[in-house]
Formats: sequence, C-alpha cells, structure tokens
Amino acid sequence: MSDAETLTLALSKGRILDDTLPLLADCGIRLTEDPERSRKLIFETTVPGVRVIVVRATDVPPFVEHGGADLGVAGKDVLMEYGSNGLYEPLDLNIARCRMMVAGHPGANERPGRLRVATKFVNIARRYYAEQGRQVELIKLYGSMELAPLVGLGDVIVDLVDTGNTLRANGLEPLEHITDISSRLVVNKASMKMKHRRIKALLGQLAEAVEARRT
Ligand code: PRT
Ligand code: MG
Repeated sequence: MSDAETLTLALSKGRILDDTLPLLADCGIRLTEDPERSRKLIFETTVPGVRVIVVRATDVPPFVEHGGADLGVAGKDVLMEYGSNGLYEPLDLNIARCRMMVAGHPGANERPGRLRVATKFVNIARRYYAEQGRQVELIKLYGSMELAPLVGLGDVIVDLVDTGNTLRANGLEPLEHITDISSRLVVNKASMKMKHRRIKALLGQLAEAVEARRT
C-alpha cells in the first residue's frame, strides 16, 4: 500500500486509459502529462495525493491485490481469469464493453467428441465448458486467437468480441455467448479500511460520473 496520504490508481494503456480518463476528469482529476506519449510509469494528477500508475492490463489485479496500488480499473474478463477473492470490486464503470464469446467457423462448435479450444482465457473457458458438461482440450495462447482456427490450431476460440469485425475479416463467426464484459473499479482490501474516507469519496464521485453517462 502506498503511504497514508496518497491514493494510487492502476490503469493500463489503450481502451482502459482512454475510457477511464474522461470519468476521472468528471471527478476533477486530470493527469498532468499524457501517458500514451510518455515512457514514464507514474503520473501525477491535478489533485494532490492522487497518482496514476500504468501497468499491463493483466497486471492490474495483482498490483491492487498486493498493495502496489490502492485502486485499479480492469476488464471483467481479466478479473474472471485472475480469479481471486483478494480484491473488492465495488463499481461497474460501464466502459470498454464487449462480450466473451466462443467463435469459429460456422458449426465448428457442433463437432462431436472432444472440442479443441484455443484461448488466452483458459480459466474462463474451463469453467464455461465444465458448466456445459462438455469435454474440451484447452490450448493456451497469448494473442492473435483469431488466427488459430484458420490454421487448424483448435476447433474454436474463446475471445472478446466488440464489433465482430475481426471475426468477420477472418471468415469466423460468433457461436456462443459466454458473458457480457465491462471494466470494473477494484480496490485493495487494506486500503479500503485505512483510506476509507478518501476512497469512499472517490467511489461516490465515480458512481455519479458513470450514472450521468448512462442513457
Ligand atoms: O494489449 P495487451 O496485451 O497489452 O493487453 P489487453 O489486450 O488485455 O488490453 P486491451 O487494451 O486490448 O484491452 C483491455 C480491456 O478492454 C480488455 O480486458 C477488455 O475488458 C476490454 N475490451 C473491450 C476489449 C475489447 N473490447 C476488444 N474488442 N479487449 C479486446 N478486444 C479485442 C478482442 O480480443 C479481439 O481481438 O478486439 C478484437 C475484437 O474486436 P472487434 O471490434 O473486431 O469485435
Ligand atoms: Mg490487446
């Protein structure tokens, strides 16, 4: 945990940063420098004692759980895959929305026998197929999942889908909807106790900013 006077918020470059910065701005918090154009990893804000660190999307949960940051923003996909009870998840920010899907060539999921599933979300896929009572072979990848079925690596993929353009461009289709995904605010459990007033105030402001953007 950072010192008692400071709130450290962990974000990741790309969608999370793009969608979180406007919400923070609504709360009166602005970064003093553009993180997308900087090699720095720690950024001060216009609010004294509030700083932002930039980490890999999948590193947000461990940074927050183990006290490298008091708060963080992570996709529900990343949180489900991380699979720990060591974090509070008090607010759905309703940003970076997409769907976790099974995808592949049409009918690929109906193939009899043991389905071969290529994915970076092995824990989510394992849980999903266990609930379906379907035997699968999981193949762990770290990216470019859409390529796998094109070269015969697995029958289907489990991946995030937004517009569906990436699937279409590769002749693939969404086949099964696993769950809806959005990004969540996560909070370190000790920080929630030790910095309760500051965190509660920020949570309230963020919740209002999120609500104002619905409709
Ligand atoms: O890129 P890096 O490996 O560093 O990390 P990351 O890929 O986890 O980060 P990033 O910034 O790509 O995604 C951060 C979070 O954004 C994810 O954890 C999701 O919660 C959320 N999100 C929302 C998405 C998408 N939409 C999305 N469309 N994450 C990824 N995609 C990818 C998807 O994997 C697929 O390759 O976009 C492609 C599909 O998009 P469409 O529009 O063509 O369907
Ligand atoms: Mg990415």
